[in-house]
Amino acid sequence: MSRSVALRTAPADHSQFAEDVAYYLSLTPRQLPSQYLYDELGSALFEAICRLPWYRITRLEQELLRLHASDIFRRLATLSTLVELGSGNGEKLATLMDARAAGPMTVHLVDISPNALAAAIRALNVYPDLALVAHRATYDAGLAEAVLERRAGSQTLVLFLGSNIGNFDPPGAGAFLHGVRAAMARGDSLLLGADLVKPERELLLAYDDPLGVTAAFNKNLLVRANRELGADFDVEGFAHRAIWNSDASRIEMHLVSVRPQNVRVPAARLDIAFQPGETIWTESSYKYRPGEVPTMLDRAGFAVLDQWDAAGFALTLAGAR
Ligand code: AVI
Repeated sequence: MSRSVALRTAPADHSQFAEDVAYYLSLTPRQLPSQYLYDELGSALFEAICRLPWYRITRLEQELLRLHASDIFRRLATLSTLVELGSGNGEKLATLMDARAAGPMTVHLVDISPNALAAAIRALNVYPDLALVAHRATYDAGLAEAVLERRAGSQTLVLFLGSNIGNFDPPGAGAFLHGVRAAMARGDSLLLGADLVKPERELLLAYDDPLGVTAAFNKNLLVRANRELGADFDVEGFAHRAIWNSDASRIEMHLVSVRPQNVRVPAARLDIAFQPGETIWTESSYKYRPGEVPTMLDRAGFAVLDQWDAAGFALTLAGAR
């Protein structure tokens, strides 16, 4: 089945990447923002990660969505608009849609990856009563565009799933949730998926899998910098490392220089001498205790309506106060 889908798209911005690389690679410890993991290859590698037996976030969340989708729709009887921030391939939305009574609904898909948006549109095209709007945009820009199109009296559900919240540090997560709340109207709701603290061995296997897919996902950041910024990273000169930082309650991904080496990044005007063992910190994935999620939501102006958790993952439905 094919139909028209409204597409709102922002142009790719290499100069922002160059600016961020110049800033973050000069920090101590050196860093690269995790948002740049998701170019075309990075998004495909992330999809592969979601299918690994050791990375259970996606499957646990799908199961919770399948089990509780009808409870969610029962609570939101006048729902007319859905906005998914970071929609990925649309699988999660499709699981929700399967439990919905038929009727017109507008679905806004927000993702930075054009391939992810295309996959989500394919997954949702089978529901003829949905009006699809795809926003190739960051979370905040996409949400701002989506709410501009809301009709008076309509009720909106914002989805922020997959534990994407865990990729913000705690102040960043708080600021992000405040921003989401500010864009919503009273009576709108948020469905938040968050990964929970679990045994260290399990967490490390999820972020340093025996097939090396997560290592490839991490190292692809260097491949991207070489392609887009003219950098000369020797990809084999860096090793993937995942660490559980229990004090901060987060998994950290790093790229560790395996030898002394110099790297030039012309577009960012950088010439870096790496010592052996020196790392580039590329991602944090915060893990929560179940009670921390309602506290975080409450501070951002939401009232928790329900929470479901299973085997180390929590899905929380909250209303805008
Ligand atoms: C997208 N995000 C929630 C994933 C996570 O678990 O932090 C990204 C990821 N990084 C390594 N594996 C998966």
